Amino acid sequence: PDLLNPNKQHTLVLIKPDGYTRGLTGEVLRRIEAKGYKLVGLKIKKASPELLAEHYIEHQGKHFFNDLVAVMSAAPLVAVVVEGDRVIEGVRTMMGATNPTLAAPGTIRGDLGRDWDTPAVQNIVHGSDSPTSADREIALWFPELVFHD
Ligand code: RTP
Ligand code: MG
Repeated sequence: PDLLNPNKQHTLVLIKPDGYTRGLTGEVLRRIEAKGYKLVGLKIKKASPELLAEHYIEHQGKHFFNDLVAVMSAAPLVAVVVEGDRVIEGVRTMMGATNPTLAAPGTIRGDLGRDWDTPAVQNIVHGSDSPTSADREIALWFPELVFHD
């Protein structure tokens, strides 16, 4: 019953350590639910550097990679699987631009984030950027939810 419905679209959302530590989990989840999306997986976790290196594999070698893994593994985060029509694109729209100083008002990052003096941008949330990324990331963070055939 708690397995993902294979006929619906899903995305992986992370409320990153900066968002969790600032007490913004409820605000982010409230926005996602108010939009009409459904939460189908949810956990609080202190992620290992190994898990984060895998999650951010596309960024390996970039100047911010080591700092990104360090800040993301330094404190707990909230991992969420969200279900809904065009939810991948919809959550990305709700998040706003990567840099919270530049993110539009009305978006999560634009309303709640700002720049901090760290090499890796701190921007409260992550959302999968494509169906391929979503499948990979959900399998990584929620292996118990995924069908194996
Ligand atoms: P995300 O993957 O976390 O949803 O964010 P995104 O697509 O908007 O940004 P992406 O380019 O994939 O970068 C992943 C995360 O790395 C940090 N970052 N820091 N200092 C920098 O130039 C820099 N660039 C990226 C951010 O935390 C970003 O969300
Ligand atoms: Mg990204």
